[in-house]
Amino acid sequence: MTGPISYDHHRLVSDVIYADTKRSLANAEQAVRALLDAGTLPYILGGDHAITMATVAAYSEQPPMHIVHLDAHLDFIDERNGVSWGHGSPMRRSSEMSHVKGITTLGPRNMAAVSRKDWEAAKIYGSHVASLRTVRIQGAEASLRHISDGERVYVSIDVDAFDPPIAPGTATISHGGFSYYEVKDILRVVAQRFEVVGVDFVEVSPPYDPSGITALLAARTSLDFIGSIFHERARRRKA
Ligand SMILES: [Mn+2]
Repeated sequence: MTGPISYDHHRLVSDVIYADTKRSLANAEQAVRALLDAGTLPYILGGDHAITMATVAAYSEQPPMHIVHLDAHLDFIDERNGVSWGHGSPMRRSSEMSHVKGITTLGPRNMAAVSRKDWEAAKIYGSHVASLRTVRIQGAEASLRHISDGERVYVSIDVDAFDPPIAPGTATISHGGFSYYEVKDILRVVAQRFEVVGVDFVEVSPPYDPSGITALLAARTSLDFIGSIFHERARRRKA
């Protein structure tokens, strides 16, 4: 195990082990390693955002990559109550991995939820952070201009990046989020310009949303994105 989570286990299991977060994360890491060994494009449906520190760790034997992270929050918490593997920490843990070249977080807002310490740590690390307002003003293209064409990119999408009226089924609501088309445009630019090497879509919690529109949005966005990724791959092969 090369990621931040180590746990002794002797068999390949990809299940979530109820009440054992560390073993669940170790299993997720192992499952993604198996997907990478098989030459597939891992598209991971969460789960809370803690899973990202495990799925990103699974790329440690691969060439370096960037992370493009869509979220209402920075997710750069070092530890809370002694827990360093919670769903507020995936980008902090990822920033500590040598195969992660950089992190771009798009969509944070209502920054009262972010402690100064975490904000400063993200800045010291060199995270590229564009608030929702900034992304909305400058557009998708400009928000990703700092990453070179053709770079390997892992995309982590927290459903709370979206506006709560269209994505109420999540635990950490933050008003004034992205619309469906704003995220679609960002992901289209990502697919056009970069080599997408993995994706996770996390924090969808159906019990909070009896209408089911949150899960439907996640499914729609994922199908659009997968379509864009493979469309662009085919276009590049022909070029
Ligand atoms: Mn998150």
